[in-house]
Amino acid sequence: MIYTNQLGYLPSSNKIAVSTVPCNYQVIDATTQKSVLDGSVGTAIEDKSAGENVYHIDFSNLTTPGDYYILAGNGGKSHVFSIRDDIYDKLITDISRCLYYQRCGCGLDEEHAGIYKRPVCHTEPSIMLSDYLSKKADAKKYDMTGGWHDAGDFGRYVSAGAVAVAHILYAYDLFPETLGYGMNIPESGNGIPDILNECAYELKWMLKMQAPDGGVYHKLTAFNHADFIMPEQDLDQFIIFPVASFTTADFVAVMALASRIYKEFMPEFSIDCLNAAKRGAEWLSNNSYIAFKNPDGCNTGEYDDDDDLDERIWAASEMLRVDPDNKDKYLVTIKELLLENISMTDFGWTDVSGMAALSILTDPKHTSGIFEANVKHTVLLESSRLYNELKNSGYQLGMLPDDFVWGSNMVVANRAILFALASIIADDTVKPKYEQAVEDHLHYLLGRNPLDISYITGFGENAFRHPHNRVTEMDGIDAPMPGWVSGGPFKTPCDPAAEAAIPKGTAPMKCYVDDVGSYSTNEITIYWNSPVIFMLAFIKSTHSK
Ligand code: G3I
Ligand code: 9MR
Ligand code: ZN
Repeated sequence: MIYTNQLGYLPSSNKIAVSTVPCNYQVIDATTQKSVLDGSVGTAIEDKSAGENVYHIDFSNLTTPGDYYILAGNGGKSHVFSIRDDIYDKLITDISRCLYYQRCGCGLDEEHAGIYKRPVCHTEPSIMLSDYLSKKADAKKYDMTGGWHDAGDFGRYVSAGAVAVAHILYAYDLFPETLGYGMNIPESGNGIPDILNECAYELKWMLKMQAPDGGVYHKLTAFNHADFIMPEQDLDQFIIFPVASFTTADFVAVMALASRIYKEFMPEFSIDCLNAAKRGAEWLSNNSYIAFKNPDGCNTGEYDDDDDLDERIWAASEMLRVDPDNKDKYLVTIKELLLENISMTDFGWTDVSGMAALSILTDPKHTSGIFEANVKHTVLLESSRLYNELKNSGYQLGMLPDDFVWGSNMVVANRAILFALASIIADDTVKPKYEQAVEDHLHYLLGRNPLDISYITGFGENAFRHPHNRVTEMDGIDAPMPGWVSGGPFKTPCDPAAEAAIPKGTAPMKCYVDDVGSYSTNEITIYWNSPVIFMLAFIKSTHSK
């Protein structure tokens, strides 16, 4: 078998395909059927996560735009892929548009959603968990409409939303020139980049999730996941779950970030975000760790967290940049938290401390002063450790077998964000290798993997087709909308569909099934799409230099 990025490569990119057997190969022009390059594979490389040896085919010298496939001496063939300058343009637009398709509390009209149009959903008011549990007859009702459905379910979770929006706003902060594409959404043409319009839809809902005392409610879901129905058919009571400290810190961080990104485009909204962030920051100063656990019998997403230290350092790092009056307070928080056991290198909902590092290390004003060097050291050390893993791996990922958790494709994308950050802060001599590492992670997601699958719907000849997603399953349309990123392989899958399909002892990178029932390997979420937007923005910006 020969695996490539099934979508394709930029002309100036390095191009490496992976073969499972040693062989000679030819790169064939798919239009003329003529060989344009030939050679033989390199030496065997073990891949621990895939549990196999593989061989690299390096065809980087091929830079002529076109459609190609690779033919091995033993008859094996890759999928057809392209080499083109605009190869990732539709991809980033469609990945972004999937967020629009998640909008809750508004109908999706034909003009913008095309065949994926659907009526308005979840418009009824919500009630507090305590009132729900006590079955209070005249429970107070709250308008909590809006935001994006989290995933294949209809829940809306503040931490998950904060992380998704943050990936995108950081991309905008660093590479704005790459994110100006039109998304054909209702706000298109209002003078604001569409990707910011889309994120504002989620942020406006998040503002509703702040309690009067400044703390932030953890989530807004039904008590149990709905059956597989369309969102407009779901009439369950939505419930406001209690405040948690880590959720509040995520909220503070993303609102502070939003206040600076939206200043130019939506000045009043920017002030709302800043005020909400300040109220949340005040609440954080007055409250220590508050956990979140699902009440008995509730099965919607838990997003629990044993500590709130990484969230607090993210919040302090962002507040530092927008609230100069309290600068000293935030610096003390950062100083204290840097002494704790915090990674400073992860970008997912469980560990957001990499966002703090990103904020600190890309702050043009260097507001964090003496702490910058410390954070830079940590980021470069971890990047170098993971880069060594990449170099010693067949599929060229900075991943270890244990990294194949639920949503491993997010880990893949978040490692790419770390490499992107490393390339930004590293010396010129090491920049190129980290830039390359970001692309390697994209190639994996788009098909250069041992399952020969593109984990992004609609992109690549063998893209996955059966996401665990109520809308794509129930909308009566055969193919899912393009641009969804699958959760991906999970070394200990824990849903009935995956347990039935994946034999025990399967290598971590192969523990995946393209089955709508497999929520632990094949769901979609807003925060699995968002880091890929960051990756693509970064790749586009490095190639336009
Ligand atoms: O925290 C432990 C860590 O200490 C340990 O090293 C690691 C090893 O496996 O496991 C860690 O916990 C995992 C946790 O995610 C954090 O990565 C759990 O095993 C794993 O079950 C858990 O999966 C989460 C899943 O919900 C179940 O709670 C996913 O990350 C999370 O993305 C997913 O989120 C769901 C929402 O609940 C509902 N909406 C859909 C969404 C996507 O599937
Ligand atoms: O659809 C739900 C998905 O979004 C969650 O990630 C997953 C784990 O919490 O749960 C899914 O819902 C299932 C529920 O937990 C148990 N009954 C079957 C539901 C749909 O397969
Ligand atoms: Zn809805």
